[in-house]
Amino acid sequence: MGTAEPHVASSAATQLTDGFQLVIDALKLNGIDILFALPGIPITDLTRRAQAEGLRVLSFRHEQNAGYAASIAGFLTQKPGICLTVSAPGFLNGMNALAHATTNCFPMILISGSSEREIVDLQQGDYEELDQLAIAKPLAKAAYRVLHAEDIGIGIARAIRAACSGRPGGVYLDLPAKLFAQAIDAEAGKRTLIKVVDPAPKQIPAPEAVKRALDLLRSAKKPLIILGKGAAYAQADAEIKNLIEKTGIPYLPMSMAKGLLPDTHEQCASAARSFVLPAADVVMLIGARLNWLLSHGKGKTWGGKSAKDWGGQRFIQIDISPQEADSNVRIDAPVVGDIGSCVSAMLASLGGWQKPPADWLNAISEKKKANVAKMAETLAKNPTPMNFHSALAVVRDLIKANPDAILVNEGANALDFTRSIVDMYKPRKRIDVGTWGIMGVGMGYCVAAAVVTKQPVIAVEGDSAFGFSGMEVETLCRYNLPVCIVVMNNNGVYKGTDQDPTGRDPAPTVFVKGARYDKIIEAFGGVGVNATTPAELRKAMEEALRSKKPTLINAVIDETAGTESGRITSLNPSAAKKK
Ligand code: ADP
Ligand code: TZD
Ligand code: MG
Repeated sequence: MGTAEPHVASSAATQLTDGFQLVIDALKLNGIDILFALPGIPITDLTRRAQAEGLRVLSFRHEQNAGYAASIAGFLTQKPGICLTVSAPGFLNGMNALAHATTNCFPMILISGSSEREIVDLQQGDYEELDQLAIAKPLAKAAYRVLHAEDIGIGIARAIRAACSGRPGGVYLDLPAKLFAQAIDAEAGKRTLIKVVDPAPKQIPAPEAVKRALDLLRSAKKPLIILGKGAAYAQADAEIKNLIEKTGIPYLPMSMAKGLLPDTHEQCASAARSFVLPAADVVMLIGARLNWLLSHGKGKTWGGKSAKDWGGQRFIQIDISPQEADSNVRIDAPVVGDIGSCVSAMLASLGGWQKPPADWLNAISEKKKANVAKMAETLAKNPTPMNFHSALAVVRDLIKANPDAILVNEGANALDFTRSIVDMYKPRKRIDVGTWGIMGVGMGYCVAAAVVTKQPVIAVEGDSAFGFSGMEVETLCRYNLPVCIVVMNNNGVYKGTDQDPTGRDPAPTVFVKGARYDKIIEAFGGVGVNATTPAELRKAMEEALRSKKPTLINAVIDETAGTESGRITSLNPSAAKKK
């Protein structure tokens, strides 16, 4: 227990432990070895003592970034990412990430210190007083408070189980300041700790559900599989590849499922997305929800005549949540279970499988060829100033040459162009804005990805997107992480060309023209490079990957090159009206 006194089995010399120690012991017992934290009352000593006990304590400049780091560590490892904050304001800064984890189905635990219960409940104005548990509840998958040191083991066990089991999510754990100092007998304390057995139990699908799904899939003339980030999270990579290759069915990866099979796989239909969605007759979703990112499974994207019209597809949905089916359109064959078990069960029952009809596969392959040729032409251009395409052609080559690198991506145009241009080759290598299309995940994701995967990280960031977490470049430099940030600098949100019609101020979407983001990282000893051509960008990225030094490249992009809202212009009421 880290105290100098050896344990003596006499009542006079009972060895004590305290709340701080029990939290650390409970986390360690459950294999948690990293805390994403920002210290202060009442958790400063928790961070110090955790570090002294061998946990990695990564200290951030803002809790939101620590929280995003924890959330993506959860996605990448299937272990809950732990974010540790102080009370009220620190807690609230972490809430955005907690809600993000719940929304994206990532296992994460936000642990916040809190003020004295009696004072909070009587609203007597304690230091950083806030009823944190009540605020966290609607945004978390589960939320718990521990009042007694003897209950710390249970509190942490429940938080881990809630975060990881079933559909993963964000869990809040409220630890009042007084708890940390509570002293109890060390031996008794040890007996209260729980090593969680099987935190994410397999969920085996019902055989009749598997049969129903396979019967429907077999009847299809134009089948399509959609892989979502749930499929990437599940780490059933070999089974998924097997199912896709044995059935011969074309597939579309959602953004964070890119690379689950290489994007260059002949069955990958990404380059023919707008052709396959309306044309498919049976669609099997694996760990993907029919939310806005898939136009809710209906409307013109799916061949419907109007926005709410059904396109005629029949759906199979593999998902761990029994409530997901029928959320947007009818699901003819729901398969409820974990993806590894479901896909294995399907593989076991495939029998002699007939590949999909050749006319369907040929039609897709022709669309792909035409679109890839068109894109190659655009990518080959070398305009001055550089545009998104010419810059991303460089990123595309570098990811191809370094397929183990993690690609972090946020922005609007900087996001949409990267997703469509940069191929991924391995599972869980692309991490981005996720279900909410949120800005601000960038630097937190970079820290977590570098630390938990020990691979180099390349971040493609819109200049606006970067600003949300930019101060964490100090964190990257402090821990000397192999992260290369490319800021796609087009002088603003979407474009740098807007004007204030009254002539008084800069337009709301426009930033300082010609800003030098590369200078920011130099303040902390990192490498800053200003790149105005693809050749300069390539040289700087290659050098960053070689040296493994934290690097920020200011990629100067034509300020007229972007479009309003990137690819989701249709969701923007003003842009939709203009059309
Ligand atoms: P995308 O944004 O890539 O389309 P979503 O986040 O919408 O993906 O969907 C992920 C889905 O995966 C969620 O419905 C979630 O319940 C499901 N899921 C997550 N992990 C597993 C798992 N291990 N087994 C089965 N389904 C899972
Ligand atoms: N705030 C948060 C937290 N998330 C958001 N998605 C937004 C605001 C709105 N928003 C977008 O949806 S994209 C974007 C904002 C502010 C920035 C786009 O500018 P960028 O990218 O410089 O990052 P491009 O390449 O200029 O389009
Ligand atoms: Mg921009």
